[in-house]
Amino acid sequence: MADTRSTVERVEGFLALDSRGFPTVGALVGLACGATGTAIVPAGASTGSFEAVERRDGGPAWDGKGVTGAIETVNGELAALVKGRDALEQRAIDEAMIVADGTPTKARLGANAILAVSLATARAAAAALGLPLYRYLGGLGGYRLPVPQFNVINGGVHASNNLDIQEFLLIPHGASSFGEALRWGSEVYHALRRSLLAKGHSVAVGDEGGFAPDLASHEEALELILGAIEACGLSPGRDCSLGIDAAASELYRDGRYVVAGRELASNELADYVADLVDRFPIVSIEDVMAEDDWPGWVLVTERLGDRVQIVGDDVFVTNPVRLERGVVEGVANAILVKLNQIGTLTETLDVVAQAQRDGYRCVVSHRSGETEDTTIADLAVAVGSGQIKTGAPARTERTAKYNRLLAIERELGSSARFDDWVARRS
Ligand code: 2PG
Ligand code: MG
Repeated sequence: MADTRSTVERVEGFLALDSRGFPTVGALVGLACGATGTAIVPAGASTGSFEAVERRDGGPAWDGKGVTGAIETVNGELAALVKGRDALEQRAIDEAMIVADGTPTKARLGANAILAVSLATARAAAAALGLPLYRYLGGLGGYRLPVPQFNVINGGVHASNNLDIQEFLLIPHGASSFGEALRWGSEVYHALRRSLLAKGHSVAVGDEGGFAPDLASHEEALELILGAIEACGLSPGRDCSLGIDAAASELYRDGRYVVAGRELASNELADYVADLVDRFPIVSIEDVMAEDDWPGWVLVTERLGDRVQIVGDDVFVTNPVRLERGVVEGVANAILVKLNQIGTLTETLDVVAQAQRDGYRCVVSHRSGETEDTTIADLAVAVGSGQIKTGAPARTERTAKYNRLLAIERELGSSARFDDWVARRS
């Protein structure tokens, strides 16, 4: 008789609130053996136009952001599709959902509905096998803890302050373990808070838990973080470096970038960023050009690609076709990996494999609207991305991921690895 232990018997959608207080889609998948898995999908604010489509109800309820339709799809069409299948056949399940949707962007069923089922299936399968998710997904290859990118100052559409650059990132790459990197992150975060207070700035936080003060310039933000690193007795450039996510698609108007009160052409924006890279220990720059400004991307990659990590987020949207174009044209040298930009687990794993084959680094990432779901922590370890970006070392929807990584590091014990990707660059 066939082993039916991992056969899917239950698929249930549910509503949960994300960290911004908007509804989002969760799913529970239950197997014949009694194992269950749940997952809750996140939501972006600075979303790329080429992302898989998140289905929302519109209308007056929930400010138009209701997910009743998406949840009905989980309970109806997707449940009918997935029930009776073997949860260990993740690829076949994801493929069936993609085919059933029938659109290139998962617009019909909704990427939020599909991803919730995809991730809950993987969690149920892992539970059935008695394996932690990172081990189920990564096998023996899942032992590398990622260097975090802590978003310690928020701007752009993630905050109501005057900073155009969306994220100012603290990257504690010189730590000897994830645990130490997290401690440094926390210490610098609190030193930064003290320094903001001392200078009379607001210490209110933005969507990702970083501080969101009004500052005189982007340079001031970088200087404040540098000062905080030094105040902790850490060495900028060796222990901790800086990164930015400009989220430049949000700054793009009629072919020009509105930055720091000026309107810049792509080459002028590249000059602006190059100047910051010259003056500060910046090792990673994300979305410094808009999602469709391919010539701008080529320009900035030629200019800075041998000096810093250049991460494509909105430009690639975790999509194999857009990444392929980037590789061919010489755009960026790293990809931000967001499950809900593409909409299934297996497609995400495939893009990571594609990037790694092409010599692009991967940064597994949260969204600005997050929940208690910690899948990305396990994913980062499973694929050995070496890097994760999941907000400030504060606010539970962010720290849930960091705490999960601490737990994985403890579980791996002496098998755990933590590499300084910045030192290994050359
Ligand atoms: C980004 C993300 C996460 P959002 O731009 O990298 O920090 O923001 O989820 O709003 O797209
Ligand atoms: Mg981004």
